[in-house]
Order: sequence, then structure tokens, then C-alpha cells
Amino acid sequence: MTIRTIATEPFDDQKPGTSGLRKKVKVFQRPHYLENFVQSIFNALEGFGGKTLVVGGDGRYLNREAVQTILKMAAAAGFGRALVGQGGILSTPAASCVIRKHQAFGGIILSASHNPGGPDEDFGIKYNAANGGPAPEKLTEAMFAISRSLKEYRILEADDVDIDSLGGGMLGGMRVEIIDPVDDYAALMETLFDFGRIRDALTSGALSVRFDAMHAVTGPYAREILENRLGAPAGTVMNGTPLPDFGGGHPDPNLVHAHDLVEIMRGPNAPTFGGASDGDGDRNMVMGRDFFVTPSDSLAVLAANATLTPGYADGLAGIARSMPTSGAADRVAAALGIDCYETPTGWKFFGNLLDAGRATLCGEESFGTGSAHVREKDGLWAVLMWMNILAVRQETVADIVTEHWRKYGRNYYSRHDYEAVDADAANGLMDHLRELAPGLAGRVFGDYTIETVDDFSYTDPVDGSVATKQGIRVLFTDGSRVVFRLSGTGTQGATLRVYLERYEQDPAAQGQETQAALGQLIAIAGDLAEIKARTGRDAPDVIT
Ligand code: VG1
Ligand code: CO
Repeated sequence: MTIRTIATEPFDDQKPGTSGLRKKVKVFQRPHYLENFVQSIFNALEGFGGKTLVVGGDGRYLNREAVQTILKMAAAAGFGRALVGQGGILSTPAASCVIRKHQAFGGIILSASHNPGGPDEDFGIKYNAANGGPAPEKLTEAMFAISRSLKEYRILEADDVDIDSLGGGMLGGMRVEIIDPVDDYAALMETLFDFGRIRDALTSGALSVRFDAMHAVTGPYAREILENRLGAPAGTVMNGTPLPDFGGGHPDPNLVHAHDLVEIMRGPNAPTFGGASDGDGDRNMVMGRDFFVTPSDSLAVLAANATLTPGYADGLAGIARSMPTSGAADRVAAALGIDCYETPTGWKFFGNLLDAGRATLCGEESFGTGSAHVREKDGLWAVLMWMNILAVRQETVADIVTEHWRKYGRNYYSRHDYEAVDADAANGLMDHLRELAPGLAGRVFGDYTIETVDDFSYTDPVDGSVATKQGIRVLFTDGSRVVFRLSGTGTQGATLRVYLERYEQDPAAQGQETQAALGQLIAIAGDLAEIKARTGRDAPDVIT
């Protein structure tokens, strides 16, 4: 087998976003496009000779072909061993788990997460470091810089590897091991949660569950853990076979896209608990009977109840949440007397806090929750933590959450997304807000008075790195907020995200419908940013 050096031309658009490089499949299918980016990853790394690389993805269209290319390039680059999920499958949290457990140098995960899959949809690739977490910005910037002047890549000339059969073999000088994608992850979950207690609750009927894998990667994980290990009845996991196009849907667990589950949870004979996860298994949505839990509230409730689960029985070191996530968790942290960190959007900003032992639980409003057990957000982990808490407390989800509000207050919260907006219009809207910002303090809008307006910037308390322009925050005197940000994961035009939050301490006023409770703030956001005039949109595409 020979290593070939292929001459190539650089691309100028291989800049990783919030979570890796995401483009249309057709872009990744351009000659050399994938290879160039993989070589840029390797060129940005040092000292991996003879070390282990983990490779897997969410099973979407192009996953299998990309795995083959990456293996041949990893062998050419000098990796000593590759661990590959059988069939090319590894959920994002499972990849993080495997990297850590097997002390790999790093891993490449193939996914565009909750974005649709298929020949005309999205593909993505991201690099995770030895701690199992997303490459920090310094590294993704180095990859991007390299990609802009790359002149050649190296690839082993070899037959494709059989990635469907467990076992090992050599690919040039690199050993390839095909591993069960679920084993290591399921074993880790057993160390964190009381499987016996959850099994008893499921058997007695105190707890009943449906899990929607949305035709994406968590199907095999949820079947093994919920049905085989915890004894939930067959059929508990729905849409459980990963499909290259996710059955044509958006594998995004929210009230809009996880409609199969939502219908069941709102229907007659609903189970006591429902969960769903996204394309690559790192997001989660949780519901009780006819009761939706916002991701921000979920983080707060998990934090407040963490000591009921074996993995967190000794308490939490701290909590971290992304800036747009509601402040519900901050109130729990204050009550527990632990630190709460506010980071920019994207899981990569939690890595240092987790590595340094400063935070134990982390969360994002975008249906992402996780802990120090891996370095990614983890959908099934959140579902299992809820199940463990429900098995112990034996109360309904609705009762647990409304009691939480009574104790800590309720943070009414919603995100409005305007998708595939003209990029210039979206950037113009953000510039307009930046221009307005200095003159806004003290302005009164209905019941609300603006306290300050800023563009969020973050200094990492561990390594001192600084991230600027992370979202425009309009902060009101009563603690309410509106945040404006442009998405860093879209593949078409720009997506404007408007985050709205209002705090309500009075239990008598905690039962309002969310959009109604936020009505004034929604109107203020629209006026300030001139959303309709600038985007041409009357209403958001997705409200979560
Ligand atoms: C979105 C979410 C962010 C999340 C990111 C990756 O990013 O808002 O919270 O970390 O997706 O999640 P953006 O830049 O589009 O707002 V996933 O499950 O898509 O990897
Ligand atoms: Co995801």
C-alpha cells in the first residue's frame, strides 16, 4: 500500500462555526473538499504519531464514505490506531466517552446535528480533542487558516475497510478497530444512575416512558439502555433506526419537530415521561404528561435534584450555562452556594470549566444539557437523569417543575428563530442594534425600562482566552432580557435568533402561557431591531 500526495487548491469557506464545519452535502461532494478539511485538521495538530483517533458519526448521508476517506488519511498522517463505531456510527456524546475512556489523541465526528440529512441536505465534520470535547477556538482558527493555503493532502491507497464487522485489522501502518458504538457509553450511564431503582419504577408502573430517536443516532443507544438494560417494554423507543435522511424530517427535539412524541404526550393514556434526542444524540427534549419542560428549566431542576442520583450524590462543583440560556439555574446555584458561569453559545466554551473541576452541570437553551461525565452535551444522559429523579421522587413532571417555580421563581423563556434570512439583511440588523446601543439606557417601553445594552464578551477564567461579539443583550431594570444573535450552524443565508426572558416570582402569576407572558418583550424586540422591515418576515419560522 502506498501513500499518495495529492495536489489540491485551497477553499476559502472552511471556517468551523458553533460546532464544526457544516455545509450542504453537495459542497462536501466537491472534489477534494472533505480531504482538504481533514488534512487541515491534521496539519493543525501536533504529536499524534502512533496515537489513537476515534471516528464515527450520526449515520447521515455521506457518513460511510467520509469514514473511509478519514481512515485512509489518518493512516497516511501517521496515527497508530483508529477506533471506529460499527457501521460508522457514534453519537456525539458516545464519541466523547470513547475518546476519554481509551485515552485517544482525539476524534473526528461526522454530523450536522439537528440539521436535515440526505443528498440535498446538510453534512458536517468536527474535531474533538483528548479531553473528549470540541476543539477550542484557537484550534479551529488554526484549521481554518491552514485550509486557506493548503496545497496538498496525503491519503493511503487502499481498499475500503469493512466497518460493519466488529474486530480489528491493519490499514497500512495503522490498526483499525471496529467497536460496538453503544457499549462504553451504556457502561458509563450505569455508573451515574440507579438502574435498579429506575427498573423498579418502570416495572411497578410508577414511571412509564416514550423516547423518540427521530430516526437518528440515539435509536440503538436508547433501545439498549431503556429497553434491554432498564426493562422498559419493547416499543418504548420510537423512530429507533438511524436513517441517512432521518426519515425526511428535522431531527431536532423540540415541540415543532418532535411532533410524534408531542402528540403522544398530549394524548390520552400518555406515559408519565417523554424524551427525544437530535441527529447526533447530544440534544434532549423532556416532557411530562401534557407538560413541556424548557431546556433552561430542565437544567435548573436537574441541578436542584442532582444529589438524588448516585453519580452526583456528593453535590455539584458549579453550574455553567450559555449566555442566552435563562437564569433559572443561577438561582439554584445561589441557593446551593456554588458558582454559576455564563459562557458564549456552543459547548466548546464549557470544556475548560469542566476540565478544571469548576462546573459539574452545563446547559444551553437550545435543548442541550450535560455534565462532567463527558465533554459534550448528552441527550440520553439528560433523559436518564430525569428518569432517576422521577423514580426517586415519584411525583409528576408537572408537579416537580411547578414546585420548583414556587421555590425559585419562574423564568418565562422563549426563542424566536428567523431562518434563511438574507445574510446582508441579518448583518445589517445586528449593526443597527450596535449603533443604537449606546443611546438606549434609560429608555422606557411600556412596563419595561432598559438598563444597559451590550455585545456579550467572555474571558475564560481558566486560560484567559477572550471571545467577543457573542450576542447583543438588551437588559431591563427588572431583570428581563432580550438577546439577539446570528446562528453559527446554519448552511443557508443567516438565521436570526431572538431570545426572550422575564422573571416572575409571584406563584399566582406563574401559570401564564409563555408567548402571552412575553408579549411586551416580543413587541419591543421587533421594534428595536426593525425585524419586519429588515428581514421581510412577519413572524418567526420556529418558536421554542
Ligand atoms: C446552535 C445552538 C447552540 C448549540 C449549537 C450546536 O448554535 O444555538 O446552543 O451549541 O447549535 O448544537 P447556533 O450557532 O446555530 O445558535 V448541535 O446539537 O447543532 O451540535
Ligand atoms: Co446535536
